[in-house]
Amino acid sequence: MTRVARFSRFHVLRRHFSTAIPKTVGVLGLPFWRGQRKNGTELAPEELRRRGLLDEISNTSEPRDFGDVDFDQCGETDQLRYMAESAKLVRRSVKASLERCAVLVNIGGDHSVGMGTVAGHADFAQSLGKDVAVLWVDAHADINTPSTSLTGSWHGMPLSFTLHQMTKYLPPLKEFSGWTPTVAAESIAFIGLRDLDPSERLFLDRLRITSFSIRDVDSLGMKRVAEMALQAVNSRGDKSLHVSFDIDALDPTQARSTGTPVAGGLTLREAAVLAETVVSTQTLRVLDMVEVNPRLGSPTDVESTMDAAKKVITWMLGHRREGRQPDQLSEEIRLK
Ligand SMILES: [Mn+2]
Repeated sequence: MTRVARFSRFHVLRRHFSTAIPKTVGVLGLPFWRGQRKNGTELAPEELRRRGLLDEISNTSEPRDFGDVDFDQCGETDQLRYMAESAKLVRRSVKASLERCAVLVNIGGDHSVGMGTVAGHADFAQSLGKDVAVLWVDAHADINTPSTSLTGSWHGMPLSFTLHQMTKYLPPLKEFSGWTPTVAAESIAFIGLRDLDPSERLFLDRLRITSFSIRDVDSLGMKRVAEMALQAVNSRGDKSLHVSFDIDALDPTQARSTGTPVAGGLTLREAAVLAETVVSTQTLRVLDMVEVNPRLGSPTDVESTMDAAKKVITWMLGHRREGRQPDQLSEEIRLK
């Protein structure tokens, strides 16, 4: 067999059985808004489905819709109890969903659901003897505690309930009894930060958390930032990767329909580079897409924000901007 023949056979195999493409992609809706004041984020899962999210996923993968988590079962109760109950519910739902797919996409919901999604992922990974590594892509650091938060909004606090090293800064809360943090500060990296409370900056520095602010993206470029972040949290590539993508990481010109937009954010193309770098590691197990709020902005804003969310999701699942040959060729092309 000649060299050329061997090469082309390998090439065909790669095209048909590329392992970079996840087989089954589960989609779990988290229609949740009580982590902040502007309701509307609870509408995002249905709105993204209505606008063809599953169809778009089917271009690269086999989508499986797991429906929505039913937050009504958390009852009409005070905010603290509601947050604790809903976080535990998300945690159980994500863990169970991971049994049924190769990659899980959680559609929020505000970012307070991140408490439960990362914890559920970590619980599942632990059953396989694996740790979780997290990329938190966001304009904000979301690491306030109920005592340091200036707004009292829970979407700014999920990481204080996620990181082991934050436990000592949390006030005792009986509602969260039995809740365990799940990720080491060494296993998380931020990308896109540009609006931090002083106490959040303090926690990031004290815990020596890897963080790439938008300033780092400007000076290093996204390709390098993405590689450095992945290297920092998962140097051997043996951890189960969780990407928690807050749509407000993107610039408001491309994603206006979100509750706390901050000017000067990531471009869609930078998000694509990040996604392509993640895909190249073949480690992605869970993706959160959060803070999309179809109640905010004009119809055009909603359209572009939804479109941006769908693009980030499909890029993370292996959609190639440079295109892809068809899986099957028609006779007249194949025989030429
Ligand atoms: Mn966030």
